[in-house]
Amino acid sequence: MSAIEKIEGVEARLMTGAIRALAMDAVEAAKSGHPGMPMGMADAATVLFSKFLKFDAGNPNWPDRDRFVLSAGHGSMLLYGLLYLTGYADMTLDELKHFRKVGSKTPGHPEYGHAQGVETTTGPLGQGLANAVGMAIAEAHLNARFGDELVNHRTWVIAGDGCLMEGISQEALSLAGRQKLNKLIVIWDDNSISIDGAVSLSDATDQKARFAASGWNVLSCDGQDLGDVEKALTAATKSDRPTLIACKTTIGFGSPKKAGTAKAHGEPLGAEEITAAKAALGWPYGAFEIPDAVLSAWRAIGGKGASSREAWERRLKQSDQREAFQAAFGGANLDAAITALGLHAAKVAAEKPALATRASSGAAINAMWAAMPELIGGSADLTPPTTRSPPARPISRPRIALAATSATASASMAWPRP
Ligand SMILES: Cc1ncc(C[n+]2csc(CCOP(=O)(O)OP(=O)(O)O)c2C)c(N)n1
Ligand SMILES: [Mg+2]
Repeated sequence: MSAIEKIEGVEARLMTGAIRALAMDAVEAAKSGHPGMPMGMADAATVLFSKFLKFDAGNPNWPDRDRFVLSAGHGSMLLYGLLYLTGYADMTLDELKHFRKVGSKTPGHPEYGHAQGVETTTGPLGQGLANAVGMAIAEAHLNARFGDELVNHRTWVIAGDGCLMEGISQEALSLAGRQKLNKLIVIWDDNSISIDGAVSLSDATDQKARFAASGWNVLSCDGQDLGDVEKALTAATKSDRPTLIACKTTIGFGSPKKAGTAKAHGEPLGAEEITAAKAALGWPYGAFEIPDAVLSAWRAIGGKGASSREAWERRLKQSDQREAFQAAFGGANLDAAITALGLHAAKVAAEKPALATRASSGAAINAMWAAMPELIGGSADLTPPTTRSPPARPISRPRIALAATSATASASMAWPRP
């Protein structure tokens, strides 16, 4: 039995029921989509959004918000439902009713730029996870430059079995482990089911051992127990390494006939099964119907981060780094880097130097480097032949102390960490 009975004064069962019901209803209305993942992960997502995620639904682009990446993009109704419930202005009930329709803000898989709160495009399994590693590197780098006052946020990911099966996951997670990106927390929807049936049909990898071997903190929890999820998320926030939480769930949780089976993965449950699931979940409401008390409680969650955002805005206003921060986030440095690159390109076109392409690439990066302090470049263990000559840039928090005590320390801040 979960130790969490209520959230924002409303029965937890109803708060999670709202996510499950919207997923069932939207997929049914669209006659296609993936109800199983949102139904299985509704409990974990409720704990994450109500107790951990730093966000302000009224100001979706606040720079120091936590990032949430739904790597298992097929479960998009989990994200769209949460964006509607927490009160993102552009995610209306109408958008949910037009799930998967041309022109809606609710494409089958989340696409960056369609709706606020969608931090990146996902759907190709594993890509969101890898993108999130990039976001966590960006956070660590900007934190080293601007300090906790201006940059101090986490990157949260929900990834499915399929994300972990993809090869890209290994490269991304080994980089995250090596760089000790402790503000990266991956919640794995460990439901042992994918499209064709049991994951074991195609994959017998010990995922927890794989992450541990790559330098991650690895935890487990019962994804259907809110209290247990909260315990795991709390432990993850205290880790000095990136964390994987194997969150054991039942795909399609609540559906009497389809829960725990691949039948819940990627097709509408059907009217009869939805009625049965809603009865089993104690959700006596019609399609797309959210009772006022439940919606108000979710909206309160969506507004909880406003005070953190306002405090952050005050810190920025008073900071002597304000201009540098705004140049980095407002695009001025990017514009300057593109201008510098254009000048470099014109020079190369005029002078036609006899250079190997890999050396040309190094020269192009060098041309932009000074204009854009937040530019991070890398080479796949090929620094000498690609002639990446600019000084290394810091990404690690412990090195802030070095920067503060020595004017020359920044040149010695190494990427990667020693
Ligand atoms: C790179 C890539 N390969 C294949 C697919 C097709 N695909 C979509 S969902 C899915 C199964 C994913 O299983 P899982 O992550 O366990 O999701 P669940 O069934 O638990 O919702 C597959 C193979 C894809 N989206 N991306
Ligand atoms: Mg699965």
